Amino acid sequence: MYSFNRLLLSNLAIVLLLVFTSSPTSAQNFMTNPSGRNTNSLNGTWKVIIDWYNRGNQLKIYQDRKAKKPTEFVEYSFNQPMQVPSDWNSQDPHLFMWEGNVWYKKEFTATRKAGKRTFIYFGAANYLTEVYLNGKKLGSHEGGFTPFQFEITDALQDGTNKLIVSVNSQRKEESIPAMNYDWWNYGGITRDVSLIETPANFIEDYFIQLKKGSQNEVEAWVKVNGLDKSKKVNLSIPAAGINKVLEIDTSGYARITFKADFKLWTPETPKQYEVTLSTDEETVKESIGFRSIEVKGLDILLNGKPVFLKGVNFHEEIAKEMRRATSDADARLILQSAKDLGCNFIRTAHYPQSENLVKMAEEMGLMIWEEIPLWQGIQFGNPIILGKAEFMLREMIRRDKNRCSIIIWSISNETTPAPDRDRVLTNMAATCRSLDPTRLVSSAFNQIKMNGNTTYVNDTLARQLDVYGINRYMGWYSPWPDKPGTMTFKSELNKPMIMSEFGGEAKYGNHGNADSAGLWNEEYQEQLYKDNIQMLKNIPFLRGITPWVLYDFRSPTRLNSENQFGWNRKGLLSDKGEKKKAWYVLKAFYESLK
Ligand code: GCB
Repeated sequence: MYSFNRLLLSNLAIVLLLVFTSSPTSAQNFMTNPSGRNTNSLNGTWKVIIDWYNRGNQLKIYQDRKAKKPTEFVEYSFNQPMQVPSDWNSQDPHLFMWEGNVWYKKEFTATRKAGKRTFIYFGAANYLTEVYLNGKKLGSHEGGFTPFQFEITDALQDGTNKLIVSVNSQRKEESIPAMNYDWWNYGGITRDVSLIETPANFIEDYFIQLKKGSQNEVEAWVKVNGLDKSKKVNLSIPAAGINKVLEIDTSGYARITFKADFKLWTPETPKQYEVTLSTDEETVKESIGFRSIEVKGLDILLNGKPVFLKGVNFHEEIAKEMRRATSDADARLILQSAKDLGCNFIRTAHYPQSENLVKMAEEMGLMIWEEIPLWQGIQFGNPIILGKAEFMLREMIRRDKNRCSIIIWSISNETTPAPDRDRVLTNMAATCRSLDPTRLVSSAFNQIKMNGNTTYVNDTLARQLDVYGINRYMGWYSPWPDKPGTMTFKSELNKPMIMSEFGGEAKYGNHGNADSAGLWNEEYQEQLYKDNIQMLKNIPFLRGITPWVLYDFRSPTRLNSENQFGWNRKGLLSDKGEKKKAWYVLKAFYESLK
């Protein structure tokens, strides 16, 4: 009996493992380039119910029942207005610190059209989302920073439709990111929501970039969703004289390789071409740039020439209003600050930021390191983690693979070397390359050995990467063992390194000594930048830097009531955008590299 039970239990464990290690989401593959489609925005004022004690499912809020007679009571109703896209924390003072469940409702009218399909597309909602249309569940999605969609062709009604969405922002041990992270956990439907209408057979996805290592050969594929495989796809790039007809195979894919004489994309001249894909049923257009990116020895080559990445990190936040950045104007504000600093590169820390921001960065001539929110404290030993992490990686790549500005996919930030970690991240690096062989794969490490003045860079995982990042807070978390100019870096990796984070905190307007007695003041931060730049200049394999961080940002983990009070003050700009002294030090350094 005992062993039978044990057998049953272990079988049950395997079944559960399989259930949970399979896709962590029921959303369907989302289509590429939603804004190039026939869309109807559902942005604007929605109504919400704050589900303080998580009773929504039990109450069946998704049914949005109305009392039919005065004696019948219904214990919920949608009343409170809430803007979409936005976080809820900044919209209601009661929700400032709220991590939990909120139910959203939006009504819209529709007319079903023969031969057309309709999808509902969410740019992102943080963190766990369940979607219901007219009382029926469409599915769910896990992850706060990537898109998801559901086909609603059959669920759509003529006339009024009722969309109900529950979003849960509670942090969990087995989530990505996990329990403890250094940024504000903005909850809600934080990016655009739209209805997208397509023909029965539609261009779902495509990848149009230069082949790895080539500066004139495009290797492209197009995926058509639908049953009619007799369709042909036209691919044209008029400004490059390209006009091709692609045959679709039985799995819906069409592939082509062709040569073209492109003016290549660079940060100085961020040239893009209008690419048109069409079938006899639809046309999808997108501006796409072409460039090559490779690593050769210790160098990063952009279009065959060595490049130094003059970068900066930032969160997707409008600090002065303590809210998620959501609009194009928000993206422009942040990106323009990076340009003003003299950057040619950004690290969109620590998660995929909005698709609009990424597109705008490409137009503005900024190369990008984009990463998934796999940030410290991840349960690598937990079998569900690899599935979730790979899912997020797939979604990030699926969304942004046609952005030539993205030169680096990063699979993690600050992980502790251990067999489980190495197994998970090695698998992820392989997945990353199989999804997109054209870009560089990276990761940022902080577990670094130092012996006196010498720093040894040797994280085992770095061998699996094309380029690696080091987060090193000299003069802040790590005291200088000696004068900055005496520091040396050694590595047997023979790969380019990026100093993916360094910095220190200063409250704008705090002045004092540059020595440690004056910690938290602008002069200390200014000196820290000078010292770090002196150290960086001596690292023979350094090929880029992204200091931490562009703007001061909100973080509940920052508890120093005098200087932080819920803010991480490592910004080169204050929350209001005022330039701290260190800003000028970095700007001068970037100018000197021209
Ligand atoms: C780090 C993290 C970043 C933090 C930063 C800090 O190493 O990658 O997310 O915000 O340090 O300020 O401590």
